[in-house]
Amino acid sequence: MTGRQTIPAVTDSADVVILGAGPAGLTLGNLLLAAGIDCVVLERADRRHVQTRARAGFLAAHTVRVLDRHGLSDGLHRRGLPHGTCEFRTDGGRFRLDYGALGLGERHTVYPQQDLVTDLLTHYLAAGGRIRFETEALTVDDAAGVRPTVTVRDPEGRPCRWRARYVAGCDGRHGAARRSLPAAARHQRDHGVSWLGLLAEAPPSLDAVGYALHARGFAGHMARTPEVTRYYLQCERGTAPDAWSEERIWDELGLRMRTADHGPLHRGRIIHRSVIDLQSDVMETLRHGSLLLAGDAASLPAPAAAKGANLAVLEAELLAEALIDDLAHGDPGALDRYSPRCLAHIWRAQEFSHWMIQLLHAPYASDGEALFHESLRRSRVESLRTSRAHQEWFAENYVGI
Ligand code: RFL
Repeated sequence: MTGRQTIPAVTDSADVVILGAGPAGLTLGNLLLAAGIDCVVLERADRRHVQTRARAGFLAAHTVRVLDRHGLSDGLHRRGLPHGTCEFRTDGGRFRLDYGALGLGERHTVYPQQDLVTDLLTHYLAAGGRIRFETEALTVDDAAGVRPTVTVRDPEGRPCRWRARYVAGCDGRHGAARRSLPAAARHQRDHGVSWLGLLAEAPPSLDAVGYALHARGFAGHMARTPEVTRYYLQCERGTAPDAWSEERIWDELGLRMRTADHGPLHRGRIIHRSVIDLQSDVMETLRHGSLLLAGDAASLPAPAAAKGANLAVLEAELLAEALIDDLAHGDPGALDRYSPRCLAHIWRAQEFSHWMIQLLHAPYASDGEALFHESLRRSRVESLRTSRAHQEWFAENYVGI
C-alpha cells in the first residue's frame, strides 16, 4: 500500500479479529464468545468449502479434554471412534503396539476434521458468533501498534479494513498473518520426502493405524469413518496428484503393505488425492505486538505424527485464556506468557514428528551415508518391537500433546 488514497476506509471493528475458520480459529472464537469478548472470524473460503475440507482425523486425548471443557465435544463423542493400536509392517514381519495401554494410557478419537470444524462452526453461530465467509485477509497493518487493522477483500471483491485490539492469525501456513511478518521469524526444515495423500471410499482394512516400511517407500493406512480410509504412499518429489492410476495406487499399496502375507485391502474409489511435501516450521515467537499466531500459522508439523490439528486446539485454548486475562481481567503479562507456553508443546511435537519421519522413510540412494542411516533405522524399529521402555516412550509421545 503506498498512496494514501489506496488505503481503504475502516468499515468495521472487533476487539479480536480472528483470521481463518479452521480448528484453531473456530475453537478460539467459541471460547472468546463464551467469555463475552467481542470477536469476529474472517474466512477466505465459502462455508461449504470450510465444512468439507478433509484433512486430519486423529484427535489426541488432550484435544478431547479441551473440547469437553468448553462443551464442544458432543459430535465427536457421538460419532468418533476410540483408537489405540498401530501396526508396523517390515521385511521381518509385522508387530503391533497397543499404545492405548502403554505410556499415559491414552487413546486417539478418530473423527474427521471437517466434522469437527462443522461442529465448532454450528456451535459458534448458535451462540451468536460473527463470521464473514469469502472474506480474504490481505495484510495485517500496524501489528506492532495498539490498534492494528486488517485489510480484506470482501465477497464482492472490494477492499475494506477491520480495526481490532488484537488480531489472531489462525489462517494457516500461507495466510496473511505470516505474510505480514519477516521470513527470518521462522525456523524451517524440508524433510525431502513427499507423500501421495489419498482418501478411498472403502472401509478400513485394519483395526489399527498401518505403517508399512518398504524398500519401495513408506505406505500408511488410517481409518477415517466406517466407509472412508486415508492412505499415504511415499512418492517422488514433484509427482502430480493425478499421475498414478487407481490400479497403480492399489497395486502399490498392496505391495508395500505386503498384502500377500497379511491379507488384502478393501479397494474402493479414490475420492480425494493430493501431494504433500513433508516440511516443518516453527515461528520464532507467536506474539508480534498485537498479532498473535495459533495453529498452522504458528507452527507446521509435517503430518507424519498427526499433531497439527491437536496443536491448533491446544494453542487456541491457551490464546483464549491469555486474551480473556488481558481484555477482561486487565492482566498485562498474560499475552507475553502465551508464546513460551505454546512453544514448549510445539517443539515436543516437532521432535517426535521428526523422529517418526526418520522411522518411516528409508534414506534416498543418493544419500552418501544411506547404508549407515538405514542400519540405524532398522535398529530403531527393532528396539521399538522389543523394548517395553521404548514402547512406553512411543505411546506417550504418539498420542500425547
Ligand atoms: P487450517 O485448518 O488450515 O485453517 C486455516 C483457515 O484459514 C483460512 N485462510 C484465510 N482466511 C482469511 N484470510 C486469509 N488470507 C486466509 N488464508 C487462509 C483457510 O481457508 C482455512 O479455513 O489451520 P488451523 O486451524 O491452524 O488447523 C491446522 C490443521 O488443519 C492441520 O494442522 C491438520 O489438518 C494437520 N493434519 C493432521 N493433524 C492432526 O492433528 N491429526 C491428523 O490426523 C492430521 N492429518 C493433517 C492430516 C494435514 C494433512 N494435510 C493437508 C497436509 C492429514 C493431512 C493430509
